[in-house]
Amino acid sequence: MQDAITSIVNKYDLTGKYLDKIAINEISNYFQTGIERIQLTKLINEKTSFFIKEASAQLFSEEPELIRPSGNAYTTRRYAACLRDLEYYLRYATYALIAGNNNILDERVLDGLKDTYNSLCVPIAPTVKGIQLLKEVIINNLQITDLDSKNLICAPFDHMIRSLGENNI
Ligand code: CYC
Repeated sequence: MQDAITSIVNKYDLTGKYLDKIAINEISNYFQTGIERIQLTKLINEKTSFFIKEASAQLFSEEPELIRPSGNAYTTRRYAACLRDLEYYLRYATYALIAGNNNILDERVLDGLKDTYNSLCVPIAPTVKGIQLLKEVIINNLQITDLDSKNLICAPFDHMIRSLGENNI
């Protein structure tokens, strides 16, 4: 797992370069947003069960076929797997928020996930919608209006949405 600093230093070390202006700016941004990222993570962590409950309720009300007998979230086992997956997305998003870097999402969540989903017929589009709802529920419930804070919270969720939403060639 990499945070903002290790990811920049690793990159520069590969070519044996000193940190230049761009690298220093990125690292400086990591420190400048530090307190904000910690506070946002704290706020999110106080209400994780609520966010999962609310996002899943909205997902199943918008896509009720998921929990009908032919749906992928039908049977309590699969329903539970779905809630658990949403928990994974939320928990890892908070790690990425603290790290100021999305690398942990690629490494521990997204790598190979699409293949797993495809082999189990877990539908990708509603999963993407679930992640999107999770993000919206957090922003709305915590009444985040400041654009910088919003961007910080959205970044890891948008990264997962983009990665899962990409078409395989
Ligand atoms: C299953 N979700 C799985 C599986 C994995 C993950 C590996 C297969 C193994 C298992 O059932 O536990 C996901 N595992 C992860 C992730 C990580 C991990 C992300 C990283 C930490 O270790 N079905 C739907 C909804 C959606 C859904 C749209 C919820 C949003 O219809 C999820 N995932 C879902 C379901 C299963 C699943 C229902 C079980 C599928 C099956 O066994 O038939």
